[in-house]
Amino acid sequence: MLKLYYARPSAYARPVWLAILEKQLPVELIPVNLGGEQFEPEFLALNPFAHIPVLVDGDFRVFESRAILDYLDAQYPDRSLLPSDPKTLAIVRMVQSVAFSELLPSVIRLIVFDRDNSDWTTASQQVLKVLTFFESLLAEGPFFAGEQLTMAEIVAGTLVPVLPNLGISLRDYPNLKAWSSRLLARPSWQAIALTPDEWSDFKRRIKVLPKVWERRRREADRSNLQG
Ligand SMILES: N[C@@H](CCC(=O)N[C@@H](CS)C(=O)NCC(=O)O)C(=O)O
Repeated sequence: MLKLYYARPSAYARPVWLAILEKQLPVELIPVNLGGEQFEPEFLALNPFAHIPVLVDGDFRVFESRAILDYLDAQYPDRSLLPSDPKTLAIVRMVQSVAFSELLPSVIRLIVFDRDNSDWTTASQQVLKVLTFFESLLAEGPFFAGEQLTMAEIVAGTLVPVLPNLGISLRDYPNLKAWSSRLLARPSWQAIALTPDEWSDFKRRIKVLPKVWERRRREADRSNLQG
């Protein structure tokens, strides 16, 4: 059985978790407490960079969410999450990259900064730029690849639906709003939904945890140099 080392709110682990659910693969979910468990020797043996998600499939171990997603679809091709048509595949990959590289950093800033901070405003402008682009791509069908749910939904679909909770309405993006509702109605999206308590705990922890992780890494580097 697959083993997924993850944390329920993790922006990188959630797409992997969703892909496993959408593909209906049996999985053992192993929570990692990002308060420090990722620096324990047992976890560093799985991922020396101390990040979740990590997937273990028998004697094969893979980390880095994009690599895991590609492995899952290639190894378990039923209910494929990648289209075969080259142009549609390019669109899916483009949405995946825009979601991770352009949208995710701004979503984090919307959480970390208060609304009256100019960094919040800058982040919200970047988010709107991404939403405008996604809206145009959804003009042709229910999903980014037309009729097929793909990695585009798996990645963008973990971020766009949380925006209304962060003060960014989807009102002016009707295709995206309908797409988001369609995804949230699926059993897999419902299975990964955070409770209101988990969501507020996440918003609180994301403001402090990256600083703690940075400090732990600096300490580890220093002791490696000395040792
Ligand atoms: N590039 C990695 C990033 C993974 C990542 O940053 N995961 C975060 C959780 S969302 C983590 O494990 N942070 C713990 C740490 O950095 O110590 C991926 O795509 O899997």
